[in-house]
This record gives sequence, C-alpha cells and structure tokens, in this order.
Amino acid sequence: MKGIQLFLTVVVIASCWAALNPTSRQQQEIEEHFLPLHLSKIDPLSARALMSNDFESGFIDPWYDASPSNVHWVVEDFAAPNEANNPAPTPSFGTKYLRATRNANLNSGLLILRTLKFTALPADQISISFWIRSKYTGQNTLDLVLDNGGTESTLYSWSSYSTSVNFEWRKSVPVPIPVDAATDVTLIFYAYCGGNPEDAIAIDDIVFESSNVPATTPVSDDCQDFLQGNTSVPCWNLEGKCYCFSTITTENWGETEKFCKDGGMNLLSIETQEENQLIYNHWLANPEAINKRTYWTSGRYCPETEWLWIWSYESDGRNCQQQSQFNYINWAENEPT
Ligand SMILES: [Ca+2]
Repeated sequence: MKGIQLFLTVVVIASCWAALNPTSRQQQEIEEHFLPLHLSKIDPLSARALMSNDFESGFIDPWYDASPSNVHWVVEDFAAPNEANNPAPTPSFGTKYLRATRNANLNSGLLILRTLKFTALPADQISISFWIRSKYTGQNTLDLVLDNGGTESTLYSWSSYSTSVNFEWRKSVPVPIPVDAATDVTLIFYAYCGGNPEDAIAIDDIVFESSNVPATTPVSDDCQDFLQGNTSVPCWNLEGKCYCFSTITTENWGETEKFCKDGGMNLLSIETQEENQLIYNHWLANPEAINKRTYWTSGRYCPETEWLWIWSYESDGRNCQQQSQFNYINWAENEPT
C-alpha cells in the first residue's frame, strides 16, 4: 500500500450530569440480596462516576457478582491464577482482572455481573477488554445487556471469539448506551462458562465514557515537533491534522498500532486521493526528516470475511463489516499479496 503512517489526536469534551430517578423496587430487591452494605448507599450519579474499572484495586464496585450458580466473577491476579492449567493471557496493563471462577469440580454455569443503577446520558458508551476460551467453539458466551426500567435488551455479544485457540486479550468496540435523555439504568454482563478445563471467560479494563469526542483535532497547538519528545517520530500539522512519521522499525502491525496508541494517536487511514497526495508530497519534501520508504497504515485484512480490507481504527474485535472498508485504493504493483 502506498501510504504513510498518520496519527490523529483526540480531544475529550466533558459531559454534564443530569437529574436521577428513584430506584425501582425490583432493583432494590436484587441489590439487597447481593450487595455489600456500603455499596447499596451509592446514588445513581455517584455510581456513574465509578463505572470504569481495571480491577487493579481488587474491588469491583459499582459492579457486583449476581451469579446464581457454582461459577462466580472473582478478581484474579495474573501471578496467581485460580486454574493453574489454564492461565489467562498476560494482561496488557496491570495484573488483575475479573474472571469466571469455577469450583474445584469445574462445574459449569451462568454468570451475572450487574452494575448498581446509574445515570446514563445520551452518547455514553462502554468498552472492555475480554478473553474467552472454549473447548467447543461458541460454547462459552459473554453478552452485555441494558436493563432500562425492567426491559432488558442485548447491546453486544463477544461470543464469536469463543474458540479453543483464543489466547489473547481483545479490546472491544465502544458499545453505545442507547438512551435519549438522562436515564437511570443498569448494565448486566450475562455469561456462560462450561465445565471443560479449557473453558474460560475474563473481563478487564471496563471504560465508561461519553462519545462526544471529535475524531480529529483541527488545531496546531496539539501537534508538537515530536511525538512525546521522541526525536525518532517527527510530527507536522498538515491541513489541520497532526501527522507523525515514525522512523523506528517495528516488527509487525500490532506492535506498530500499540506504539501509536501509547502515544495517544492512531495509525493512518488513507481514505481519499487528496489525503494520499498530501502525505506523499510531504514525504517528498522532507526526505531527511522522514528517512523511510515504507510505513504501516491502519489498513488490515479481515480474516472473517473473504477479501475484505478495512481501515481499522483499532484492533478492537469489531466485526469487519462495522469498520471502514476501502473506498479509495492505490495499491502498489503486485499488491495486495
Ligand atoms: Ca486490570
């Protein structure tokens, strides 16, 4: 692909909180049954502020385990897995995560992870990291459900990653919370974990945030000369976007994407002829500074769908059809291979 690496910066816009509704009787009964006393005192607005959780503290508030059977959500430390013969993959950050934890007989069962009632606002979204492994493909499931006034609706299912060879933590797509106005709701993870030694489900890095974020930042102030002071990654503001050109050689696409994300940016998606020309001209004009001829872009081949190339905003587990397919292409000769 004739393309050059681009990073786009992102600005977060703070959102406002609104009024709350009274807790329903049904929710009260659930919370009284499962919750530690200190948690039942939290009001929906306070619960909202606590929704993100990486479990490094060992606490899961304002989430709580409401599993009815032999399998429960328990914070596990990577250094001391409960199932030594089926350890979780190395977390991308920290050491703790929430895992479907079975008894000594590895009994299967339904798992339920609920939040306290919290105030959701329009444009709210949630993402997670997850790991699912199944002896039998599709056996183990992980679904996210919204409970809005007692009506449950499934927001997302990650069960397609439920295979015997899944040894990766994956980052989910941001899942929108569909409310039209400030609404007190509950989120629920429903999961099923089988009784085979290979079976496992784990959740980490729950991020709850507003999606009121522009995709790009049309300002020059945020585009420094170098990415986070790294002189191997010079940056320029080109027509209102910040483009950085890494001269560091990376081993593969995943490593490169992580490098960009660690710098608060994303790999380049070249979606128009104009943008391709802009970057190409800049590259021609700055050979000493850029000093490379080949670059990774965000383009990737989607294995789930035959011959589908997409601009991947991040390797987040989204279905290929949900990401940006190539509209503009300018393959080099004999590409793609
Ligand atoms: Ca963690």
